[in-house]
Amino acid sequence: MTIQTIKTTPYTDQKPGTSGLRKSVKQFKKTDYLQTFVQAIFNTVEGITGSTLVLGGDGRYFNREAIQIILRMAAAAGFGKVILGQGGILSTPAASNLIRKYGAVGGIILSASHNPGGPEGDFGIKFNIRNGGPAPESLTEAIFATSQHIHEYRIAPIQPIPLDKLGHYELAGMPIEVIDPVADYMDLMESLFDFDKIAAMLQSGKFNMRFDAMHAVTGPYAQRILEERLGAPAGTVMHGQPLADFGGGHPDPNQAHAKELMSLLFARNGTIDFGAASDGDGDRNMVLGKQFFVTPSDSLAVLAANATVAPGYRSGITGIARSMPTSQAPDRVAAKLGLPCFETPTGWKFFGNLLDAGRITLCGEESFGTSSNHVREKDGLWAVLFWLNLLAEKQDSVANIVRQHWAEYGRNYYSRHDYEEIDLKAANELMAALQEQLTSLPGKTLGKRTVADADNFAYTDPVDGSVSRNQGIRILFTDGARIVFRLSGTGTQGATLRVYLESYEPDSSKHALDEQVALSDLIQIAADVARITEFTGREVADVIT
Ligand code: G16
Repeated sequence: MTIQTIKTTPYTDQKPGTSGLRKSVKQFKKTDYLQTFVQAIFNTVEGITGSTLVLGGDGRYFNREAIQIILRMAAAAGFGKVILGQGGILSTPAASNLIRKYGAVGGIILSASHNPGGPEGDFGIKFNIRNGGPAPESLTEAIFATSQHIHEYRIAPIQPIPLDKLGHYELAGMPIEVIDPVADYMDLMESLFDFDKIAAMLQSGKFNMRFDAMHAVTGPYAQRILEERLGAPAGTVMHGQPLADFGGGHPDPNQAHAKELMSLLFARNGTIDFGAASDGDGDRNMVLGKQFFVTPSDSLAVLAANATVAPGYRSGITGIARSMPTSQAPDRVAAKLGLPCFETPTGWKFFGNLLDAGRITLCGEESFGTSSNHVREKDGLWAVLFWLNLLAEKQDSVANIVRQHWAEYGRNYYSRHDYEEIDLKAANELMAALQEQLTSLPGKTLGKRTVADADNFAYTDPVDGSVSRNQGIRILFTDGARIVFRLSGTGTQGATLRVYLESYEPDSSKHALDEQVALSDLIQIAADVARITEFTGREVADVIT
C-alpha cells in the first residue's frame, strides 16, 4: 500500500505543558494540527522502527477519530505493532502498565485529563516513554523543537480499524492488536493488594462505599474490579459509563467537581463509609471518609506510614517523593522511617528517574495524584484499592486513621486556591512582581509569622543531573508554614494562578479546625504579598481544594 506524504505548515503553539499537549478540541481539529504533532513525536523518538506502540485514550470527544489517524501514521512511520485498548480506551495508568509489560518503545495517550470534554471542551495528547512514564522535559522540548520545522507528514491510506472488537488486525502491513483495556491492569492490582480481605469487607454488608467514575475512563475498570471481581454491591460505582463529554461535567475528582459524591459522604445521617473518585484519564483520585475529606498530601503520608499492610509493599519502601507544592506531611513519615524524601517540581515526569533508580517506592502530588513504582504514572484506582486494603486491615474508619496519623506526626493544614481563566499578561506580571520581592522578604514579619526564606524553586534531578528552573515562588516561614505561587501548566484558557497554603500544627488538641480557618492568616498574607485582587480583579479564588 502506498504511504502518502502530505505537505503541512508548523503550528507555533505545540509546546507541551505540565502533561503533554492540551488544547481546545477546536484547535486540535484545525487542518493537520494533530498530524503535525504526531509526526513531530515520531520524528523525535528514537528506535520506533519495528517497535511496539501502545495507544488509547480517555474516550473523550475526538478520541476515536484521533486514534484512526494515529494508527495510519504509526503504520507509515514503520512501527512493528500497535497495542490498542478496545474502543480506543485506556486509562493513563493502564497504558503505563502495558508499555512496561509488553516492552513497547512508548505509548500515546489521548486525554486532557480533568479538563472538560465535548466539542467545546479540551483534547490532549501525550507521549510516554519506554519506562511507561511521561516524556521527560528534554524529550518534550525536543518534540516541540521538531514540531516547529515540520513541513510534511506521512500517513497510510484510510482503512478504518474496528476499535470495538477484540482481535488482530493489519494496517498497511502493521499488525494491530485490540486488547481488553482492563485485564492486564486488574492482574497488576491483584498482585499488589489483598483482594480476599478487601472482598470480605466489601461483601460484609457492614461497609458501604461509592466510587465516582465521573463518566470518565475508570468506569469500566471500577466496575470490573470493585463490583465484578471484589463483589461490591451493584451501584457501588457511580457515573460508570464513559461519555464523550463526561455527561457535561468537569471530570476532576475534588470537592468542587465531585459534588454528588461529596453530598453523599457529608450527609447528616449518611450511611456511606468510604467515597472515592477518579478523573478523565484515571490517574487522579480523591478519598473521602464519612464527613471527612483526606487531602492528597495526607493520603500519601498515611499510605507511606502504613505501606506494609499491602502485600505488594510488605517488605517496606525505599523512599518517598512529593512535588514541591504538596504538603510536607510525607516528609515527616520519611524522617521517622529513616527514608529519603525528594521534593520535585510539579509534573509526574519528574518522578520517573527516581522510580527507575529504585530510590523511591511511593510518590504523590497535591493535585490528587498518588502512585508507586508499579507503573510510571499516578494511579487513581490503585490509591483507592490501597485505602480499601488499609481499611480492611485496620477495621477502622477513614477519619480515625487520619486523626491518629496527625496525633503521631502532627497535622499539616493544607489548601490550594485557584484563580482560573485570568488574563495571561496580568498573571505573568503578578509572578514577576513576586520575583522582585524575593530578596527583600527574608527576615520580614508578615502577620504573626516571620519569613525564613523566599525563592523561585529550582530542581536538580539527583539521577541525571538535569536542572529545571522557575518551578514556583516559595515563601517559607520560620515555623514551617509555606505559601507557594505557580501558574498552571495544564489550563487552556488564559492563565490559572495556583496559591498553595500550608501550616504545621504539632499540638493534637488543635487538630480539629477547618483548614480554611487554620490557614486564614496565610490566605490574607498571600493576597497582600501577591496583590492578587489588583492584578487579577478577583476578590476570592474560583476553586478551593
Ligand atoms: C497533571 C500532571 C500533574 C500535575 C497536574 C497539575 O495532572 O500530570 O503532575 O500536578 O497536572 O498541573 P498544573 O498545576 O500545572 O495544572 P493531570 O491529571 O492533569 O494529567
